[in-house]
Amino acid sequence: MVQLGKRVTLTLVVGVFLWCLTIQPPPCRAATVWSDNFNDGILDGWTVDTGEFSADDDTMRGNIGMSSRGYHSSNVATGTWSFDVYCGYLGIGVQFISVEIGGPLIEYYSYDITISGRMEQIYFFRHWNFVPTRLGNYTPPTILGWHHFDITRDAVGQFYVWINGTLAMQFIDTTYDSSNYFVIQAELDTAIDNIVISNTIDIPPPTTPDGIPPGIPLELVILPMAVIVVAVVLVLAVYLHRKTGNKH
Ligand SMILES: [Ca+2]
Ligand SMILES: [Ca+2]
Repeated sequence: MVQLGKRVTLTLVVGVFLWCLTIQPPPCRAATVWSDNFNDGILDGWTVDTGEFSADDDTMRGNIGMSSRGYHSSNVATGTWSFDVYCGYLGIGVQFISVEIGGPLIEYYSYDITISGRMEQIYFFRHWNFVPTRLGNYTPPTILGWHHFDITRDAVGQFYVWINGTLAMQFIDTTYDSSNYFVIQAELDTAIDNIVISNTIDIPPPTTPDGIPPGIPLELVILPMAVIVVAVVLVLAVYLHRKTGNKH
């Protein structure tokens, strides 16, 4: 009985340990792939194919009265994208995952954050061959001015978008699993700054009140618990059976 008890206890401990491993991935360190704060006043690393940008004020700013497009090579499709955006009346689009660049000022194959003072909204679009699909939107208390964005996306396509520290959007999309460019489409009086892009999830996903991160399948929680309960009941049953047996 003692041997059996030890064996069952060991099995339970190993089982619970493995279960914890499956639901709690080890914390990831920030692994920055590229970043730009424009504090050198030069747009090195950027290609501008339409309009004009300036970095004179240590941001990347659309500085003429027309639409401008600039892009930077970026191969991150899962990880963390952080940046500050200055939104004027007409707005700015940030295609932070872009597989292919189409003609000037056309959103092609990309995930895109568009923020517009005129629309008073922040939109998350998936563009597919000129067709935009809105995956999320958010109305901030104030639209004009600077906003801080943190976007995470994991290997199963789960997006979380924090805007000024508030979780503003969350959804899963798996259309694109690779990226080639980070693209800015800016109107007059818009800017971007403090871009930091890493290939790790640097912001923990939100948790529900009972501490279980959303997105974990229920069976991952319920099944192991059921196994543990059944095992404990079995151990008790064997123990009680032996105890009762010994009395006869
Ligand atoms: Ca620079
Ligand atoms: Ca700056």
